[in-house]
Amino acid sequence: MRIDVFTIFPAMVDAFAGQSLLGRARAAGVLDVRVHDLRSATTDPHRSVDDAPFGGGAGMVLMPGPIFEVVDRERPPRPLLYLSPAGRRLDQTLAHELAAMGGFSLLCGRYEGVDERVRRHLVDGEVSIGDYVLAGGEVAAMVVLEAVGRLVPGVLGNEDSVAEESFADGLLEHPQYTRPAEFRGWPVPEVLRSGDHARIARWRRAQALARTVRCRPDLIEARGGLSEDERRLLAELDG
Ligand code: JF5
Repeated sequence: MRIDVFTIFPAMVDAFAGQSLLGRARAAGVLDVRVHDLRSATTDPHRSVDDAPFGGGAGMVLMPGPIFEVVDRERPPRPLLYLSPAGRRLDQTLAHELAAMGGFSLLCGRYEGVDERVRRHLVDGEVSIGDYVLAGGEVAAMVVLEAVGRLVPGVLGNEDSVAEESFADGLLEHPQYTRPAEFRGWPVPEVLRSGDHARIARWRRAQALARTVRCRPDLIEARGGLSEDERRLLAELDG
């Protein structure tokens, strides 16, 4: 899978993509992340990418020229997605949709954003990582890279963990424990050491449900409430 990123801070994104899970996937040839410097298509001595807004006001706007030039030159995979609070909110469904594509590209804005002609005539869509304002799209692009990258087959090296994870069925994760079996007087739940895999699976499901009901009732609502089986499972926990 190929993901191209356009930014005025290529070193930031490139360093991130070279570390940890993404770095290993990249080295293994599973993920082809290409980072492009928006300044690479500038021609003036100052390598300018921004200018003052027509109509006045604070801040600077990324000029269309350098962005169109570098995108035309690199012919990146489409869709080309602009990171902005106006975009479709990133969630696990969108992450899966993007992971199922052969590739896509990300455009990072800075300052007051990009010239509107970039949005209207160059990008294919917009993605938001949440309702807050960042100083630039780079951190948002890194969030997309990580959320999507880990779903690409061969990246995690453990395909079970993607299939197993709670968000796959709209629930939060069940609690996890590792050694020691008792830490500062706090024991690991007995069921997890029982070796009874059916009982462990039921306990985990019940814990995930209870945690989601308590912390994220909106997620329960979104999956259409609790089934009769799920109500019974939760009742067992209380009893
Ligand atoms: C950006 C101009 C874009 O702030 C964001 C953002 C918030 N949620 N998702 C993305 O993007 C960065 C900064 C300045 C345009």
